[in-house]
Amino acid sequence: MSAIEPLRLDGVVPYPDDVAERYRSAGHWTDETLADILFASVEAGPDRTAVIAGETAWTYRELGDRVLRAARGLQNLGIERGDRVVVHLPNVPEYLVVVFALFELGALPVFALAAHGRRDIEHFASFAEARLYITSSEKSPQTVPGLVEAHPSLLGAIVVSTGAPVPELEAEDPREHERRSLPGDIAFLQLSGGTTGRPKMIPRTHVDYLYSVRESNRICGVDARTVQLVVLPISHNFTMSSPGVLGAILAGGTIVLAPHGAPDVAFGLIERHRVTQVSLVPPLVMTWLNSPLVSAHDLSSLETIQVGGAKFGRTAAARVRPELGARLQQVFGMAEGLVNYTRLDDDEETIVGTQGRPISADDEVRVVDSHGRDVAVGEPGDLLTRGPYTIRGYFRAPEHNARSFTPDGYYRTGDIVRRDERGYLTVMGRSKDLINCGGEKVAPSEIEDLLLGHDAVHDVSVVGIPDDALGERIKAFVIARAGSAAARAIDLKRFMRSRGIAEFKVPHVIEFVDEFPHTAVGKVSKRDQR
Ligand code: OOB
Repeated sequence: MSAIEPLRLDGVVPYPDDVAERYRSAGHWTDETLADILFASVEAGPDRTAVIAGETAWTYRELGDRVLRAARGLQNLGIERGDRVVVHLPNVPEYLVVVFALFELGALPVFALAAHGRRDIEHFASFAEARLYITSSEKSPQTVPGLVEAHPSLLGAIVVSTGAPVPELEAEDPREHERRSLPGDIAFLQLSGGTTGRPKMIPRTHVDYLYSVRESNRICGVDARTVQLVVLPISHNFTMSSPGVLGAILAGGTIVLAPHGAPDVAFGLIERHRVTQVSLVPPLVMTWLNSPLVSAHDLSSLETIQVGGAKFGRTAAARVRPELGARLQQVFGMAEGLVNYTRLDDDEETIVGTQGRPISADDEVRVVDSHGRDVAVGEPGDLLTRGPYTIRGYFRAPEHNARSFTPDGYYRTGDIVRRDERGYLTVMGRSKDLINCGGEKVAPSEIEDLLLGHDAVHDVSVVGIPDDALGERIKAFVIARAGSAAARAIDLKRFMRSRGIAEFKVPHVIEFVDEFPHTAVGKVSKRDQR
């Protein structure tokens, strides 16, 4: 192994030296890279199945070989340590090949989501000064023409057609395994949830990410027996690391890739591959819960359904175990770092009523008022956090960082939460989504949760809309439940009043719609609804 210097990348805010030393000596940050965890699993169980997609199934040995050949291929193209590569792939096994090959080279994937379009890709390429763009044959007609010409940093574009050979990734002469990244290096650029404007880039190191994955596996009980179904976009932070595909690979488990999470596809895969674990966003769980296909499939292998990405209210949460037969685990996380889980052995009230508690005892959490003062236990406030896997700044964004981080390094999450005496968090909403109705602050989640208890409601999303007199009025978008008797707006209002909701929280407008606008990962986009 040749001695190499730590990667230097301008525009990254490092952890302070003393803090980094603390995380290392606590054993949180170890001496491994993300590439190492794959090769450790190849060694531990070469013949175990690593990934299944359609009729394709690769063992760990096969995945490892492909990664080494791809690393060599990418190197032949001129990709070097520290180079940024925009990875824009759907849920296909080649995604794993590309990403681990880049980790191996010490090059940095920029994790675009499959739903991103040409404009987003242009932005990622120019902002990160990317050297390469890798996409699928479905996306390439829209994104590739003219891209390389328009972005001089790009050496080229690679198009992956699933199942077909990709010459650029299949060098015949994989070199000896030579470590090209250091554990403390930035491993990739993840994208922020991006509720406002363009997504920011989130630089995560091998050590901090690996710490969160290792601990997530422990908390979520992921091991070599785990069969994980991936239906959310694979490159999203939830799917990657909570515990996600990296958790499965670290444990030597099996990943089953699905193109999306619709019940007609997902339920069949669960039955066929005896899937034990799946991660969903709330709109998708509602589709599963209300699907007539639930009784047509054997879902009995499913042990844990993780739900996260947006608030999952108590009413829907309480239906998961009785109706889908698996335990629920709530996951409240963010690509910037902090992840909270309900624990597998928590009591029912905690599992349905909270969004869990942080991974680590070294996650520092503050809940503060508008003056930055800590609020009392149980009171709502703004969530601030710092810790062993939470970034200290976005990539190349000094002005934004000055707003999004406190001078002592806490990340301002933008979430309003309540924390109980045990440290469990209940999310009230995004601070921007709170509705200010003539001075009364209304949390959309409370109204949504109540309306989900009505038989005729499949899903609901509540937003504030501008109002001359009140500042904001409350509007509820409702998707009616298929097969149930139609409800009218007046029925829903009566229902809410019968449940004793404060009069000022009854929505002024209720609109029935067929579907909600979604973000790239499948969360309801309230911005678009407003
Ligand atoms: C996950 O990551 P991002 O970066 O796409 O979005 C983070 C934001 C959080 O700040 C919060 O506003 C919201 O999404 N959120 C939740 C939530 N989980 C995320 N809000 C309420 N309840 C939840 N359970 O979405 C993400 C990253 C890792 C694991 C899980 C989700």
